Amino acid sequence: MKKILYALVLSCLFMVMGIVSNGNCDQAKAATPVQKWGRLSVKGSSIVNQKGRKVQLKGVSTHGIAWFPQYVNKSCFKSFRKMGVNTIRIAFYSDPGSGYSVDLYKTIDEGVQYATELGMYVILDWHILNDGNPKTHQKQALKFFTRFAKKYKKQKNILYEICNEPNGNVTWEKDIRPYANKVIKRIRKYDKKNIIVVGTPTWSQDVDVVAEKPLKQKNIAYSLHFYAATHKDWNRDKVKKAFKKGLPMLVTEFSICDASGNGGIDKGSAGQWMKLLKKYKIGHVAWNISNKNETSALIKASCKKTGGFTKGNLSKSGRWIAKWWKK
Ligand code: IDC
Repeated sequence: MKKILYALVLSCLFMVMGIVSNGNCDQAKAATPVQKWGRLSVKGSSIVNQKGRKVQLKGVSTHGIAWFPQYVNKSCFKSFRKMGVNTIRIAFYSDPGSGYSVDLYKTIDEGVQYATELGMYVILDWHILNDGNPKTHQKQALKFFTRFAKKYKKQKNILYEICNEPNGNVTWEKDIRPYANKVIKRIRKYDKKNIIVVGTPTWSQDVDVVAEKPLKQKNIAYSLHFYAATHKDWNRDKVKKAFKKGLPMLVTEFSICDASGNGGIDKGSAGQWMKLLKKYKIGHVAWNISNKNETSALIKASCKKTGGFTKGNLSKSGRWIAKWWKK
């Protein structure tokens, strides 16, 4: 009898302990970025959460996924989330010379799945670069966005970036606007709500030009790219002008070295950029998740891991930028 009573008391105790620890566990599990903010939208010159409050996205971009697909994994994304990152950008180069291949759609799907499981936002980046005019591969772009908008239209965590960096003999009126109108129309056929980010002239620097005559559609933001050692006051002035005109901007790519993605770090200019972005609550996404021997690579060249990163695994630029993920 005594034994039975003893067993009963013990099992009750375990039950209570189980409930308590489960409860604690749920409490300890912090909400993910997407649980906190929900679907994003554009309101005036800002990106806002589902409650209409201004938010600042903080992200990291993959390198071209044709070259560094190994970093598209959950452990990699999770380790950046731990450091304060809420957004992953998946860079898909649109030019055959830079690894364009529809076979990589699978890698994109995997990336979206990992980011989604982790409650992170994900930017699908149609990465035009050597193909400076977005019209060059417009047909392929339409196919790309048809596929992904159809597939992800119900998800809250998707952003579409329709042309990374228009450059060369390309203008807003003649090239980018007509391209954007076509691609936006196509995406909106399926996905009515998620934000679409449009590239701006001269490698996504001329936000002031776009601010004079932005697009008419809703939920559109514009790309602003900078490499702090190259793009300085003259470029920040463009941003100030555009902001005053009410242009919603998102830094879908930046680094603190020069525009080659390499060279020295300019902490002075970088600090000015980050302060400006914080003041305006403009989100930023750092280039690039790789251990390539170039300054903009966020992982140290000597680090051979592809996930589970800690601050110690970050390169010099990675460590400098990581401070801003917590601010
Ligand atoms: C660079 C990569 C580099 C790669 C090169 C080739 O850092 O390793 O060899 O592309 O395409 C951009 C582009 C981005 C560039 C980056 C640095 O969007 O693709 O990546 N950059 O040059 N715009 C300004 C700088």
